[in-house]
Amino acid sequence: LLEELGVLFEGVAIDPSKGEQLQPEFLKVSPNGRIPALKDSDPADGGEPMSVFESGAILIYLADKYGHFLPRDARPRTAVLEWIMWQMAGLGPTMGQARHFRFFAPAPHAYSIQRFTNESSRLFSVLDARLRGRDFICGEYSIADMCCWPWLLYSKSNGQNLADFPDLARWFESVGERAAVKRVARKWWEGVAYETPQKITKAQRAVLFGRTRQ
Ligand SMILES: N[C@@H](CCC(=O)N[C@@H](CS)C(=O)NCC(=O)O)C(=O)O
Repeated sequence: LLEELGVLFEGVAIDPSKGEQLQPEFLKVSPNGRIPALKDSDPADGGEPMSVFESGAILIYLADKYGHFLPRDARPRTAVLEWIMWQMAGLGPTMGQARHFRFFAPAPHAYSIQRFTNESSRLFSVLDARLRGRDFICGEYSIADMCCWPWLLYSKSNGQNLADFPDLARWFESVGERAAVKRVARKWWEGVAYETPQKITKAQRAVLFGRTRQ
């Protein structure tokens, strides 16, 4: 979104496998200990710097601040918010779990892989149907497209064949051609193994998946 807006920003790399998301300084910004998080040193009200966590909240905050990619009128705005919530509660967590059980489970567990793969495929078909006859999820290109698109990078390794979802595939290709999307992909994601993640060490496993209430 920041690339699309052409806003000057500083990206701070946080390596979750080293536990950098658990540093007290970061937890002040993102109390859930997860990325992404935003610190705005120039909020619209002219007040103190403000921080935002949760990617959906960050997108809504910035789209409202700069007046792009999220309509103000109730009907089109609600449509965008519906698909943002759909991603945050459905597509993102489901694909995350599918990936977890497929690549990071200490012992293979067929039912978990099947459950999250099937549910991911169902969600793909929902978005595919939504995109039939549409260029974007909600009329104009919006933050709904922005938050759903990156998950499609994982489709192949997560067991989905984009050829089974023709309208989703068309949309994925065309959004991927946007200059800002290409710039971001080059800047941040090049070299990331979308297909099969690297094996993690015992220490990384403990940081990423071993945390409990204690
Ligand atoms: N609902 C959150 C999910 C954030 C999330 O799970 N982030 C992952 C990386 S993509 C993370 O920080 N993982 C580190 C960890 O689990 O410790 C959002 O959309 O911002």
